[in-house]
Amino acid sequence: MDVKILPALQDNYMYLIIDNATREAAIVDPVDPNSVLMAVKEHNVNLTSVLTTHHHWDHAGGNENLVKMIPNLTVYGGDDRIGALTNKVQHQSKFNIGNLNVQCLFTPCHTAGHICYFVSTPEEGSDPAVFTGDTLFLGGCGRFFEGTADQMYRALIEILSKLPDQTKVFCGHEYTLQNLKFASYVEPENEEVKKKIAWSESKRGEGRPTVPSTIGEEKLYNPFMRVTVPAVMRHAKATDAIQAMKAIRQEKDNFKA
Ligand code: GBP
Ligand code: ZN
Repeated sequence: MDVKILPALQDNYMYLIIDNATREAAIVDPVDPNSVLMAVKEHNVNLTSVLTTHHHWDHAGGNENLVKMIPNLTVYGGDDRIGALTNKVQHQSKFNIGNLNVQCLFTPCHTAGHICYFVSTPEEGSDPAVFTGDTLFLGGCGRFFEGTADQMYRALIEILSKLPDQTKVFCGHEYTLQNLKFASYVEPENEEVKKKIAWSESKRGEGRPTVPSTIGEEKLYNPFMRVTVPAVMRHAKATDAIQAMKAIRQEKDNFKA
């Protein structure tokens, strides 16, 4: 499997997922269809599907135009508000991109119909990947527009944290540095946060994306993946992890990076 990172708009990412064995490909959140078409030509792939993480226009807003430009696309998503939707999916829905296996993870909270897509190869050869939209960011998580702390706890701790540690994380926006500044406010002593800030500053300095990270890495520095850790609970003045999730999200909503 190959994943091509396609920057779009101000700080969004689209992802072209390629099955090397069959040259079949899928695109995640194609908000900029022209740039998708260029990448499809450049990499000489057969684009067959659209994976939509959620209905917000900066993710789903290109679907209608893309299906006009490329006929017969299958458009996956978990929300009826998604344009050009052909296949509505739910938790544990499965499908293929060529020989690649895709498993849908229902993670409502940022929006009520948010889906993350876990993609793995049939052989144990290459590491799996998860496309997390606006649920999990590098070093942070999405705002709770249509959900609760309880739901984000379920998404981050009970679902995404349980994927293999080597799973690559491809998220919907380049927010890493802002997120890590908040992380270092929550856990000033966490060396992993400091290391990832230095690394991210050098990447951004070269004009490069900070994606992907891995699930294993996120558990070391992302405060929203660490709501069960004593240092984060103490900062939040919480007695349980869901309270901590609620408290640090409220704090992040008002945090000036
Ligand atoms: C930043 O630049 O770091 N704090 C952001 C500001 C996702 S985009 C922008 C922001 O709030 N972004 C959203 C978010 O969840 N950020 C995580 C955070 O701040 O910690 N969006 O474009 C957003 O989802 C949107 C589109 C929202 C349509 C509502 C509708 Br309706
Ligand atoms: Zn969003």
